[in-house]
Amino acid sequence: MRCKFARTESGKEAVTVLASLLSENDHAAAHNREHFDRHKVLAINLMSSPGSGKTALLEATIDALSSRVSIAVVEGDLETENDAERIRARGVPAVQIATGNACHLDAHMVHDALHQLNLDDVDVLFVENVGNLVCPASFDLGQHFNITLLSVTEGDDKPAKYPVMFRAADLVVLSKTDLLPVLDDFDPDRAEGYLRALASEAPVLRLSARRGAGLDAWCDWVVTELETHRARIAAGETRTPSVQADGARLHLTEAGRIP
Ligand SMILES: Nc1nc2c(ncn2[C@@H]2O[C@H](COP(=O)(O)OP(=O)(O)OP(=O)(O)O)[C@@H](O)[C@H]2O)c(=O)[nH]1
Ligand SMILES: [Mg+2]
Repeated sequence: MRCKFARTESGKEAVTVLASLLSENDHAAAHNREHFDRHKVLAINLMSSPGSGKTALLEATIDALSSRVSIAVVEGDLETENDAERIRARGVPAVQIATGNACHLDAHMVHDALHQLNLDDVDVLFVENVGNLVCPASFDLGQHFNITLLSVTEGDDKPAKYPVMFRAADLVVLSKTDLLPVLDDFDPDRAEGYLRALASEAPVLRLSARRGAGLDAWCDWVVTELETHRARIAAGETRTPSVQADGARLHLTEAGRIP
């Protein structure tokens, strides 16, 4: 779904417009997922607030895993090529999407980016979404997993305040744990408690990309899910994450425009 403006006479018409665009996005997402599955690629969407450590996690993951697992990255930001350059500096192909003013990636943007990658050479494709703790949760890109990062600098109440994002997560990474000694009001157990209050059963990994703590457990998760996904594909099945489509509707109606 592109970032377009659409003013309508009545709320009813606005819902109609959105429904059609959502279905257009979902159609493109299904197409992307088929494409990933045909190439036996596991696609993982990383979401978080700006600066929570998504790219740092990818850099550490590449350093730890790229001798065993072939990785490619699609980067989403409003502007700059910075994150793709950080990934390429580690010898991994990366395509930067500059969304301009869109606060999230959509399936069409990811589809266009895929044309610049040779998926035959890829085991795991990471999509780093635009830093935003609301909008990205509501758009299917064709990924198999959603991962939400929560850095310890953000406050442990964020799962309670941003439930749409945390409900979408298949796995939550508590990032920058090396900073916990100086951020003594962030309680990881309390953050997890807020997550459970959303009826989420997503595992929580505590991780410092800077110091490497928790990185082994994260890499084990990626490798295990890659193997599980290959078996799933061999059985003619796939996996769809918990995209929170209702958030897109609210996003539209509150802003009065199409995201
Ligand atoms: N202390 C510490 N700092 C970290 C860690 N991970 C990331 N950072 C720092 O946090 C800042 C933001 O990290 P990025 O990886 O760029 O965050 P991001 O989520 O990719 O940011 P956007 O793409 O802009 O949304 C940088 O200064 C990183 O060095 C960590 O584990 N520990
Ligand atoms: Mg980044």
